[in-house]
Amino acid sequence: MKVRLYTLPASHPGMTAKRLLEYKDIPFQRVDLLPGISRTLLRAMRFEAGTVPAMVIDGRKVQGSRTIAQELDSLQPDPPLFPADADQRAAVLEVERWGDEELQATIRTIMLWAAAREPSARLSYLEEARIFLPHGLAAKTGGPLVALAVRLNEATEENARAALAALPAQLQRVDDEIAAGTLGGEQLNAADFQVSGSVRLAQTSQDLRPLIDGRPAGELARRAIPDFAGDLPPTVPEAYLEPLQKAAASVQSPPRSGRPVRR
Ligand SMILES: N[C@@H](CCC(=O)N[C@@H](CS)C(=O)NCC(=O)O)C(=O)O
Repeated sequence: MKVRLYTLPASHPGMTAKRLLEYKDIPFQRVDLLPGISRTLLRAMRFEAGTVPAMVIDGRKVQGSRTIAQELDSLQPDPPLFPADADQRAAVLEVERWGDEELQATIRTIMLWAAAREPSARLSYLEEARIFLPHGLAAKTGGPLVALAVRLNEATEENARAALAALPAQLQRVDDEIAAGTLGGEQLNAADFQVSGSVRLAQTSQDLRPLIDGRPAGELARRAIPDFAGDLPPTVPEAYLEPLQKAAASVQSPPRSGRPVRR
């Protein structure tokens, strides 16, 4: 099987697709497009939509993180991404849909807005990217592309603040789905990888990481996605973090001493 994955540096659904390929032990070539202009490039390649993850599998185009999960599962059924039991399967599909349609957008808005405020972090997000430019040069000159991505995704301050206010309930839903057994089971499923892409990207932010680590959602994300390149220094105004801080105080277990903080 010949697989090429098109993604973007720091794309959370792109990371989900990458981890699905790794989980299925399918070799692949990764190509990173550049933010802001990826829509145009994908359309020029005759993909239907302008978003990553997009994949070419033996010459066939497959696009969208959920479609990719279905496709990889039928091409390589073992290990399975969906439970065999019909009720459990329906529950996993629903959480996967929610992760794609709702949680993804919340994290995209927050992270794009926050990252655009902190150009010094750009290089760290390029660490594992396969772009056709030296990383240093891309980081130095990437400001206008990030600004374009911010505009295209409407990652305004107002929307980012609203997304930060919505995040506590969304993280709670992840914790609840773990408690219910739909997420975080012995065997990871498609929804685990979908949701963890978003949570794990949020954990690259120094503002958000301490509020997510230590809760079940944060632990699951690190299990499904051990590494996610990027480290964003604090940039979110304290007042915007308040809803999340309140929520974290009520759910987090005390930090284990002596454990180094991982990004
Ligand atoms: N929710 C869809 C779409 C993903 C999506 O919006 N990807 C973003 C990157 S995280 C993208 O390609 N954005 C390009 C753009 O907005 O120009 C999926 O999971 O496949």
